[in-house]
Amino acid sequence: FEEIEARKGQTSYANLEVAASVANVHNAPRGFAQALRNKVAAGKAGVIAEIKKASPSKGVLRESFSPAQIARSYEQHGAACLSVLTDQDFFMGHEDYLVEARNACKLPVIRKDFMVDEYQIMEARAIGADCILLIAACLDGAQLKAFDALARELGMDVLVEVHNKAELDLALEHTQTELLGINNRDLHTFDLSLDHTFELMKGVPDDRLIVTESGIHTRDDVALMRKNEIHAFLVGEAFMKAQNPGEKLAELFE
Ligand code: IGP
Repeated sequence: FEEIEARKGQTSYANLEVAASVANVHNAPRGFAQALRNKVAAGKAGVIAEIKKASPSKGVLRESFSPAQIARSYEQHGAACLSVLTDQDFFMGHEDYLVEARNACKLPVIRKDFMVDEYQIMEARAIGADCILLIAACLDGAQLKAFDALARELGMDVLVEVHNKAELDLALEHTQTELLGINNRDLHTFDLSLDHTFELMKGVPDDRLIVTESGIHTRDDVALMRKNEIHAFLVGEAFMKAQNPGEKLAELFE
C-alpha cells in the first residue's frame, strides 16, 4: 500500500491514463485469453509460463535472471502466454521485468501482482500488460466488479483467481471473467494440493476457461489435469528452478 502511495506521488493517475492510451497505440493488447484458447483448440496445453526471481515460500529461485532471455526461451518452446511478477516485496519483481519480457517476444503477458487499487490497473496497461490478475481473496465484490470493468475498458483480459468455493461464488457473481484461475496453493499457509482444482472445477460454468495454478512439477501432474479436462496451466517454480526454463516447459508439456 505504501509503495502505491509513493508511486502516486511520482506519476499521477491522469498521467498514467495518457500513458495507457499511448500504449494502446504502440503496444496494443495481445489477446491473452485468445492465445490460451488457440492452444487448447489445437489439442495442446495452454501454458502461462511465469517469470519470477523469488517466491515467499522458496526464496530466491534462480541466480541468473534475464526476463528477456527467459521470455524468448518460453516462446520458442511453445508457451501460450507469459506471467511476470511485478511485486517487489514478496517476489523481488519489477515493472521493468514485464516491459523487458514483453519486448523480447510476441506473447501476451499478464501482470502478476496484488491489485488493490485502480491505479495499478491503469499502470498495468501503461507498461504494456495484456491481462491482469485479480485475487478474490484480497478483494470484495465491489472492487472485483470495478477492477474487472476497468481492465476490460482498457482492452485487457482478466484472470480471476480463487482458492475456495466462497471465492469462486464471489468471482462468478461480480466479474465477467472468461479466465478462472484455481490456485492450488493457499496464499496464507502455502499449503498446496492439486485437489483444489478438481473440487472447485465442478462449480465453474462450461463457457469459462479454467487455469490450474501452482504446484505443477511433473509430467504426471500435467497428465492428471488433462485427463480431468483441465488444459490451461500457470507454472512458475518448476521452470524457474530449471537451468533452461523453456526446455523444462517442453519436457513437462510435450
Ligand atoms: C505459479 P508455481 O507453484 O508453479 O510457482 O505457481 C503461480 O501459480 C504462483 O506464482 C501464483 C501467485 C499468485 C503468485 C499464483 N497466484 C498470486 C503471486 C500472487
